Amino acid sequence: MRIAFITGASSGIGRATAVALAQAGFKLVITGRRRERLEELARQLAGTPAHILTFDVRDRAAVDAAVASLPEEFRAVNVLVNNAGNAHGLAPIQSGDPVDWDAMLDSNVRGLLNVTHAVLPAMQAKRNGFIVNIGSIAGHEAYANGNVYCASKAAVASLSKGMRLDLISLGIRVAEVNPGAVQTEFSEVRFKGDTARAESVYQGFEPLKPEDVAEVIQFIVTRPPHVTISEVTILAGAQAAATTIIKQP
Ligand code: NDP
Ligand code: 8X3
Repeated sequence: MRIAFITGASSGIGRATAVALAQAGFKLVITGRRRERLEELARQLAGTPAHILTFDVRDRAAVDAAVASLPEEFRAVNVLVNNAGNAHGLAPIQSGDPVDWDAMLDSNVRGLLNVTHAVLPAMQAKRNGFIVNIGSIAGHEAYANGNVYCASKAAVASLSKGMRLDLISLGIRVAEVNPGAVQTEFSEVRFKGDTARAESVYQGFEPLKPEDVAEVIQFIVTRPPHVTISEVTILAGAQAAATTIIKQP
């Protein structure tokens, strides 16, 4: 069985991706900080071999130790889905909180690099690997008050291109998947637990479901070796750009 290593599998897009890749016949390494969520997911995936790792992607030593602890049967990772990340706050740059900026850059950019660095040796040994980086429409267009979050996802876009160039000689393909508005815990985290404000983001239109994105990721990583899907943007049907969403009252 091929092995998929998914960061941020405790919620949203990462969780749905774990389910979709289990359905596609992968063994899974499911990771996040909330162990109980991952244990619940592993129970739901009964029949699919799944190994849980808990770490904060921002902590390089913890990432390295977790990957080094993988049992032999989960080591030879074929597919890495760099999904863990979030927005923290939505404020003009002149009143933004540097603590939020650090959280976004550390998880969305440095975290992605930490995990890639730890997992790549096993993928190199195997060849024919696939890395899927979860970017965002926000990485391709800045929107008001999105400043640092948008910049963190622009970094993911640039890194995905660079990784694709560097890793092709090792037989590793790289895809960047850029969702638009997906209803997950994303806005709850962005608005620091303000559930009403988070829910208002998705009112008046039908947002994407995590499963819509997971289905695309499943398609990408099951293409034969002569096919690389390099970049995909997935918007909600009522969405034309990051903040251009036609809402019904
Ligand atoms: P969720 O908040 O539902 O899920 C985020 C996941 O990332 C959780 O499993 C969380 O796990 C994990 N995570 C966050 N920070 C860390 C960290 N420091 N260390 C380890 N794990 C972490 O949001 P989404 O599913 O929406 O987000 C997934 C990705 O999709 C993110 O990169 C996000 O930027 C991107 N995205 C989301 C969009 C949306 O509209 N929802 C649109 C475009 C892109 P835990 O808390 O257990 O650690
Ligand atoms: C999440 C989508 O447009 O809210 O990346 O930034 S957006």
